[in-house]
Amino acid sequence: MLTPALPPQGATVRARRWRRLRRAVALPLAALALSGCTVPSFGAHPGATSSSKSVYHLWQGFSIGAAVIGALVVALILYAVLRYRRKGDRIPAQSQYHLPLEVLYTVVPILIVFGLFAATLVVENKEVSNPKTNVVVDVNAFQWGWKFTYPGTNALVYGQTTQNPEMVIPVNTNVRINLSSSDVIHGFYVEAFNFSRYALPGVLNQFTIRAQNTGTYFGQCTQLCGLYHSLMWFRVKVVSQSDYASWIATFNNPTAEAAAKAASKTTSQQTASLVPSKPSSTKFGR
Ligand SMILES: [Cu+2]
Repeated sequence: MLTPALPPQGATVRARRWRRLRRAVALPLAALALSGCTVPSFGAHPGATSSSKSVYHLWQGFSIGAAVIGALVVALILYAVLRYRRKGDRIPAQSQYHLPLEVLYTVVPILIVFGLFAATLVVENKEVSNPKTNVVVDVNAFQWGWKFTYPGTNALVYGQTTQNPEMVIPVNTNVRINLSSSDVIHGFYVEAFNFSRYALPGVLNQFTIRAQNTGTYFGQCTQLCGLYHSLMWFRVKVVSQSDYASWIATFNNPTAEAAAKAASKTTSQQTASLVPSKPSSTKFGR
């Protein structure tokens, strides 16, 4: 009688090990891919202002540090699990009260925490510093829109929900923002600036931004503030310094101002027809 040929035992063991190894590698890779982990940004925006670039680098440093320490911990756990898995009643060598080792694993984390704290402090100080500047924008949030006024000029932009008002600022210039709210708490957030601040009724929040490239950046309210919170959008348009000066000048020229208003109204009507905007009885201003 013929019996089916069996593969040599060594080959079966090797195939099983190989399968296990593939699974062990594939699982963490799948977890990384499925969680949408992006490298090297780790999900953050590279930043369009000087301080947002620092925030981005800080975030990268934290993420890389966490990944290295996470990998070390996982490797040590796996090593202990595999190397000392039960074989009979053998107990691995016990090494508690190893003073140099205990000092090492106490001192090293403390140094790491100090390092992270110092790096955060440097970046945060940069973020909250308010260097002198003569470009100032008063940003006022209301249910559900934004008003941008430029003290000392006639420039004024406002819009609600999908009207998507646009704050125009010059490139490579410190721009002081005076942020306030007319009614409830709102959040001023621009993804490309890695920056968010509350707009609080009765409180003036001040900060300075310095955009490094021209372009238009999307912003939105980040604090649930009522019915059309989700539509409380705005844009930040960064233009050259000469374009900024001529944009400001259009508000001193009544004809140009009227033309600009008419143009923006047409756009507003087009977009506003898609999504409801608040009735026109809204009171603007503080
Ligand atoms: Cu809001």
